[in-house]
Amino acid sequence: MKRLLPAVALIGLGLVAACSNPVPEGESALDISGAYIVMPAGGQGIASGGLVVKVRGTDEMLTGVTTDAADSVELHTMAMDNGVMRMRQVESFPVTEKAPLVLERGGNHLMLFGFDKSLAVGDSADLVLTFSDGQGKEQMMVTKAEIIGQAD
Ligand SMILES: [Cu+2]
Repeated sequence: MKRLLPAVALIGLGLVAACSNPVPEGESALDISGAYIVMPAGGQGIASGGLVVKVRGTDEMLTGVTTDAADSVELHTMAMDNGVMRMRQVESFPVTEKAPLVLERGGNHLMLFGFDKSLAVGDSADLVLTFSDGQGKEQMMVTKAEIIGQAD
């Protein structure tokens, strides 16, 4: 029985490490999920997209996105202005432990210009996201976005 104890203890530590390994001081761990691009209507070259970014550790900002699937990608807000929904381009979106970044249709979103017309619903495209911690440290993350239909 005594011999088993160290092994059990090690397994216990391993599980804890996998779930919530601490992020070193001054660093961050980013997690990106649920990325999608909405297929443009009627063969137009402008598509919108969404994703969720979570961070553990220091605050981050999403400062840029690129993809092979489009010529350029902008970060857009969507807000009511005198009763009309308006989109506006912004330089960055913040993401903190307390406030994950949610980009989605009808809210803050990605806007892709010059969308690759050879792509179809069901395909996927890589999005390359650039994050800055505001202190000069940048990191890039790649996530796969599913291309979905207008009604999906
Ligand atoms: Cu937009």
